Amino acid sequence: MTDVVTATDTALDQLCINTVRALAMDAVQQADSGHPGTAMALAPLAYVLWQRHLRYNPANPDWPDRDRFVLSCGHACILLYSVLYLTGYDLSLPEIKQFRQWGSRTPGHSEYGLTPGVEATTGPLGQGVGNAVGMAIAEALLAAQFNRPGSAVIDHHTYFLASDGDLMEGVSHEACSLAGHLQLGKLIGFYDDNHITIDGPTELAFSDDTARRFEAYGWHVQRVSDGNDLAAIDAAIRAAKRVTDKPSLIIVRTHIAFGSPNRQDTAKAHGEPLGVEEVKLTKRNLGWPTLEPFWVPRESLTHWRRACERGARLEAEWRERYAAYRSAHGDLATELERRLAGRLPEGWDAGLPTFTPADGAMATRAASGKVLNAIAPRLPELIGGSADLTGSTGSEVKGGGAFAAGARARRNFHFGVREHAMGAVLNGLGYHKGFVPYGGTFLIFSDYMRPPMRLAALAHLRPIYLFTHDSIGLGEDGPTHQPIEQLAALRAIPNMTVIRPADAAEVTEAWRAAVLHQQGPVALVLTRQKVPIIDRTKYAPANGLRLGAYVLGETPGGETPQVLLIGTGSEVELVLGAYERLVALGIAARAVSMPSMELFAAQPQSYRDAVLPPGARARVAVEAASPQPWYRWVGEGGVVLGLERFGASAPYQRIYQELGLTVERVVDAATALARG
Ligand SMILES: Cc1ncc(C[n+]2csc(CCOP(=O)(O)OP(=O)(O)O)c2C)c(N)n1
Repeated sequence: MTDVVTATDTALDQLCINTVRALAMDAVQQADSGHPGTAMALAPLAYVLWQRHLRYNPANPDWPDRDRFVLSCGHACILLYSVLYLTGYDLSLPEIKQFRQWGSRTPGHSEYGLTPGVEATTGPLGQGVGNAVGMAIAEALLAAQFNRPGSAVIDHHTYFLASDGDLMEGVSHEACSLAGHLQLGKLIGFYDDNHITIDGPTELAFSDDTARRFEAYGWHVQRVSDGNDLAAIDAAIRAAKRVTDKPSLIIVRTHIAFGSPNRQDTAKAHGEPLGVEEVKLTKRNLGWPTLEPFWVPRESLTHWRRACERGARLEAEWRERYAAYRSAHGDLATELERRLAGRLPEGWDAGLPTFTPADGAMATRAASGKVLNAIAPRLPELIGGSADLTGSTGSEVKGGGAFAAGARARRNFHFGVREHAMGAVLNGLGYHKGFVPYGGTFLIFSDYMRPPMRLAALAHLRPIYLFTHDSIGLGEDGPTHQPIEQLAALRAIPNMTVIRPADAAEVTEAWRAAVLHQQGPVALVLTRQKVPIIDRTKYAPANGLRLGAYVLGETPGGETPQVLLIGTGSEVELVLGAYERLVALGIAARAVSMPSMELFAAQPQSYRDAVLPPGARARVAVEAASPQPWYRWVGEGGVVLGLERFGASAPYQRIYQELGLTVERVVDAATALARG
């Protein structure tokens, strides 16, 4: 670890820094809510970074080769908003005054897609660190795929800023361990070491030696002992950039609410306004020329806004290099532009396999592996891996190689046993652009990555999750591994699409739907056990999946159904078994496959009524999971055959028997309903 030298700075520097502090105090005061102290402490760091190091163009926040900056401690977002306004992004002073108000672009925690220049949705602590690791991976992989000797068109750094809370949260431990292992040399993190959290001093709960911890992960670590020392911060960033074979952490000792006579270094500065009087005292103490709220000195704004000219120049230089690249490597450039724009290539789905009963019973996870490998050659942006369950989840692109420290242009990721980081890294790949990322684990462990999944949904990212071993059907591993409530929990996330295909043919359609789905995450929920491939000469084709639910087996004479049988995944086999028996008994049954409630709910009422006629109130739903989400579809008069207990360790056929998920029970429930 190296210590860095200190030096003095100019009055203009101080004015610019205090502008951020004043805006932070005023915006939080005006909103009467928010976090002023952290922004005040970090203003010098932000100033050095955004004035001297970060490569960005406020006029074009999407310039592909810009450096990325992630404020992992999203509660301090007034820092980011102030800097975005001051440097000249399309974010005005009136919008700063609207901090935390309805409809504003300055919400209480930074949200991707809402505020220009915000690279990630952050607030749940630790996530941003994981996102930054994902972005650094994205940069390294894209660079390896697209740069050519003398033409480094992808060549940028990823910075993150983390608080004590960020570094306490497990996800940052996982992600930083992975980043060290992968030697992500262009990842530079700052740790805001201010010794304060909400409850009080960090020593209440935190005595890690963070420097040594990161060194043990394989990071390059530096300390800046004074967060107001611009030269020291500057020198540390320079040193970090020179280290290209390790990620860097710069630990900066700061003082929360710096300059506030009564709040500095106290937990009270964390999550509430300083108070009108204290704001005045602080402004005086900082030598601020006026007490007028939201006053921005002209010299300060002018100086900050030099970022526009600098950014335009940086982007222009890059565009010049890019033009040369384009003329030398036209096809590559076209492909890079396609990837960054998120456009699918022509014919990406040409190789999608079809399956028939002649292929034999097949676990849907196995079918998924085949489909993935059929798509992969035509869809190079499809990259991913698993949390140490590559074979079990069928998540490997065969022959794609493993992304590693010395091997970047590869397609498979070994996230290690780090589901939480995997989720956050997939989001980072999504934020960066250029990829359709996917990640696999057992459905039960979706619980370990729920926070980043929720953020993917909120930020409209589009990772694909491969969740296998999706029910008691996994058998002998027993109740610790058998999901019960996970399907309901996933379906409860707004903007999450859950697809649980019934057989291999539906798996093909599920993948098609997942790749086409642009505006949110998709969870493919897959069996461990074999399931029969449905005879589509007898039953409806699997492309009904795109509508979420479809009539698989119609009533024999096409009459209005006396009873509707609805199932997903492996339980469609039970539905079809019962359907055939009921029809033989002369009961007009209809069998419906409902692989995705969300896709179905998005269809027009007319289609939904055609599949589930409002008059057909005798309905039986079957799914080996918590019944909760089904009541919407079966209504008051319906029956759900689900599970409201944990599973058991045994061969799966026995568990299905014991827990009452059998054709007989479906038939019994249906006949009881049909006979009123
Ligand atoms: C996962 C998660 N847990 C809890 C919170 C609530 N929270 C917001 S900030 C914070 C801790 C504040 O301490 P620190 O991270 O050091 O931030 P600072 O006080 O320096 O701003 C907590 C617990 C959160 N945002 N995310």
